[in-house]
Amino acid sequence: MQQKSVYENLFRKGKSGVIVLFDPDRTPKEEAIKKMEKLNKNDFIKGYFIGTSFQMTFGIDDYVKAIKEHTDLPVVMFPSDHAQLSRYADAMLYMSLLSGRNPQFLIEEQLKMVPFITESGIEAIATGYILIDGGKITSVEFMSNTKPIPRDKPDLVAAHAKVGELFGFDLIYLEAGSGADFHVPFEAIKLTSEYVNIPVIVGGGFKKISDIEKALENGAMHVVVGTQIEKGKLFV
Ligand code: 1GP
Repeated sequence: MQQKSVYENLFRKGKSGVIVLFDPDRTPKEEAIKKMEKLNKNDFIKGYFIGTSFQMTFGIDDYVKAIKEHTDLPVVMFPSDHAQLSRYADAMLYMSLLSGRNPQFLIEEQLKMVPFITESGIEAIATGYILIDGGKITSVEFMSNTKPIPRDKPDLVAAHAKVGELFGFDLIYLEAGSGADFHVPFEAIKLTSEYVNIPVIVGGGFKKISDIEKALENGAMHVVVGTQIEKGKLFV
């Protein structure tokens, strides 16, 4: 059985905080490295995710290597599909889009990732990915061709998360989509965190530190922040 050290240290044992999401299209590596000078010094920042719903530029290894060279924090791939993988990351989220009804993102992409995972030996963190309406159609909704769970149905969110736990997943990721108008409702975060016994992270649409803190108070292990860091409005 594979040792899951990033999972243990970042999601089970460590302190709660923020995970920075870098989208290689939207934040070129030189810009990311510059932002990391500040981010690395901030105790609230616990790690980096790298990924995007649709990558326009080809290849990701150089980007991941550059980020890795500039931090001691864990660097985790957050791939939208099997083309977006790098063996230079410390781990990867091995996600199934449980809220969707599209077999491509429930099982097919995961199947195509098997040779990469077995040959690279990368730590694959089994993640139940759950999309919740963030007030607009985000890239993840469009690209995955799935419907998000309505904002006013926290019980449905929690039930989908429970499926993930029962299937033996390591982690639940509640997602409103990058650049969402509204983040995942606190009620859904709270209910899900109480309902499952695996760590819950949340991301999409967080714009204020006070909301991030409230998400953590409601049971999220970490909040993933991309857009506001990219725009230079939070933490940089
Ligand atoms: C997207 O949850 C992340 O997968 C981050 O979203 O870009 O809205 O911060 P934002």
